[in-house]
Amino acid sequence: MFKTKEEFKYEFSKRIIEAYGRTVEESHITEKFMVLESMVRDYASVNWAMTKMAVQQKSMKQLHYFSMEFLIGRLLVNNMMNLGIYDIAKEGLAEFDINIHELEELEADAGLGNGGLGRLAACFIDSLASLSYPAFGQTIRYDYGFFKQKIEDGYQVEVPDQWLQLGYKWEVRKPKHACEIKFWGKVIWNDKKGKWEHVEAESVRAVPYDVPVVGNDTLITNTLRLWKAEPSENIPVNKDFQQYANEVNMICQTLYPDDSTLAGKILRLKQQYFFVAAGLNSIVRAHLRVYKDLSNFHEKNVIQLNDTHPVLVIPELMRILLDEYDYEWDDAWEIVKHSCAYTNHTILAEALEKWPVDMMRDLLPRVYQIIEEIDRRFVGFVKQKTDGNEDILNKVRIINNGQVHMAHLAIAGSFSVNGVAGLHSEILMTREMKEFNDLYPGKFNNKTNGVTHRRWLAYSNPELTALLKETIGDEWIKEPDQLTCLNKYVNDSIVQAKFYNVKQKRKQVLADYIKEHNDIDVDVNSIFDIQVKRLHAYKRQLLNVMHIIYLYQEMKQNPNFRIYPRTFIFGAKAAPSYYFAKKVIKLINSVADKVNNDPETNQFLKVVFLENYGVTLAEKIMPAADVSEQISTAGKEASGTGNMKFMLNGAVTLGTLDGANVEIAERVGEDNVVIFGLRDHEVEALKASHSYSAWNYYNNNPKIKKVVDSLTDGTFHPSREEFKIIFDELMSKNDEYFLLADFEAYRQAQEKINDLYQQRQKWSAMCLKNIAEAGYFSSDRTIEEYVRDIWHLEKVKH
Ligand code: 26V
Repeated sequence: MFKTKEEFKYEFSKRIIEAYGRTVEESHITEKFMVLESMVRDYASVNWAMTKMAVQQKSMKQLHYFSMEFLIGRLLVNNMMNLGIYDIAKEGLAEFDINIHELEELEADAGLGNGGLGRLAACFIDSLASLSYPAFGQTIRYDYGFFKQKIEDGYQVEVPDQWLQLGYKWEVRKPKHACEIKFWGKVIWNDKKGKWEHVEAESVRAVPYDVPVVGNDTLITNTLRLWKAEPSENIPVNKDFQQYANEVNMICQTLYPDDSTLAGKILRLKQQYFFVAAGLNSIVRAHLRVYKDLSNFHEKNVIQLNDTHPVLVIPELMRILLDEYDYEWDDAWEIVKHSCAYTNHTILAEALEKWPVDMMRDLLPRVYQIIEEIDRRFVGFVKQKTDGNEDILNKVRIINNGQVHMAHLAIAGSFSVNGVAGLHSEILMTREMKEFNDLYPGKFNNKTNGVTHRRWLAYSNPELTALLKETIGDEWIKEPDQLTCLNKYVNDSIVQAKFYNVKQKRKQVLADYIKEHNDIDVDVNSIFDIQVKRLHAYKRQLLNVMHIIYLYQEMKQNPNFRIYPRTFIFGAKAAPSYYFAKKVIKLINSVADKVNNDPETNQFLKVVFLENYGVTLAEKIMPAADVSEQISTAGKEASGTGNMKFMLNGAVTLGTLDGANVEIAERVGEDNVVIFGLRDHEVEALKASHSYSAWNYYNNNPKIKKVVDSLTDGTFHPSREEFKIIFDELMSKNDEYFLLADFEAYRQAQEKINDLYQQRQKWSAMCLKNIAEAGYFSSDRTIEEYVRDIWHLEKVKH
């Protein structure tokens, strides 16, 4: 493998000739890109093979992270940086007159996820490899990733994301590890064998595609396994092949883009079982290549269930143990219970998965039968623990009212259940899952989320990285806690000034992007106030817009009211069927049109909606933010991880005490964040007392009234109907997420930002303090906690 620029150049030109029969100069830019990508993959392959051998030879315990989503983003820069070959490649390419950044831009953004949950999985596998822990990711190889968002006339339009178009050089197809997955059919008792058999099933072939997960400055390379469904050779006899092939292709066609409704239910359940069964099959086979049986399965494997989507692991592993390896129920259950751990990512009732019994029984007859037995035994356990308390039983049953409650199954079949931030875990234990916590003391725990500081700071913000290196050295790249060394420089006016310059540079990069994509001129001396995340009512992008409308109205009405120039930037995808969320996008764009084109105010106020927010765009956005908007209704956002990415890049959080904002505020101290609004217990009390009235706020606060009225009086759209649904959410449906209750506090918090930003030194000190304390929010810390409390892994040493 190349070690020098010269060796790189030799290898690069040789490969171009071999692959395309041309010289470097003659080759097309996509050919250069693909050759570079395959060179990096092959470079990683040496470590990849060694890692597999080392893990096997030393009989090490492995983690299997099962997740329906991995929001990977691009890998080229990340992998080259982690391998320490970025500079060699960059300089080598430059000598061929190739700008490496142009090649970087050709890589598709692997968007195999919806949002926070999927990106967390991607950060976790990065940290696992970088910390040298043996780990596998298991997921689905979707033909189309999360949809691409276009904005047309202010409306969101969804376009398929054809991420595999250029070919995906990182993956390696592994047909030798393929297996068969069974759906439909029925279960019969085979008296001769003395066991249940699944007959007349429809088989689907599952083929894995492995992607190397390259760690930073380590010899460890882990594997992300993507499963693809293909027609089986055992085609059902009396089924039309065309129809069968279509059904098979559907399984991995699209990522479920909708986290607001459960449409396409059967397909979704099929997807879940498909990758769970395939993943488990490969783990079991790998285990049996080393050990004589499965009795030590849980000592050598730990399976983390990323939300309830992969929870069928529990009954499927039971099925394998019972039906294929003849274990007794109790022994099998012990193995399963000690292998599985479950992470909860939301308490929103609508998001807790339930499957109709009939559907599950038809699609997965044997698995359903096992779930019934798990439920039967669980009911016995609960009755005995609670002296037959029917209320408690009703709340915790796995099968209830014709539905299978996946979170309940997950808790019953796991040895650990965790939430993703302190407040969230607390709410799970004391409120949402209290009965379970009483039944299983010690099973619940908290693991506050984190993000990889390599991608989200070291690689995406080279200017800030350079400043940090010259100020505190580079130890923080390996040990993110070392960022606290920056505490010494928080009040150093030279470092403050340098930081300010870095921020201005990064704001310019984003400003250029905005000019190119939105044709809006934004002033880099204005405050860049950014809210980027999925669009959901509870995240309250609408509160942000309402405040913008208020500022605009106030400036129009009162020539003495002027704010420090502010650029409000949004990025958000709405689920395709989420009507309200799509209207909020339209509203943001309509407000933007109005205020950006008003010469009376537009030197003070600009609004920008960035199309197609995703991992790659986030890498441009985070470094450029002054203010990080984290304004969900308290109690609703499990953690948030965007808040951590902003913090790492020295933005000040403007937020409610929700999710991980609570811990951010604790760490930086109240002077270095701007916190506002109702607390979780206040929201709960308001709900419980049924005393909240949106109309009271509307009638008693003229500012609120004026903003709300503007939604339907033609100010932002000629049709008064356009935003009627937003008006109705607030007024007719009594403002479920308490926007009006928090409006005044938010307005004041924004005023505080307005004042603080103008005190340049003080503001820079706040930003530096945020960076200094951000090491805690590295996913390296999170992973170490999972390892210590749940996974109990050893590091791989070569
Ligand atoms: C699903 C639904 C469905 C019904 C409507 C509301 C709603 C809201 C959210 C979801 C997504 C649930 C899973 C998820 O992505 N949770 C996110 O996980 C992140 C990583 O732990 C965490 O930072 C976010 O706070 C959490 O929303």
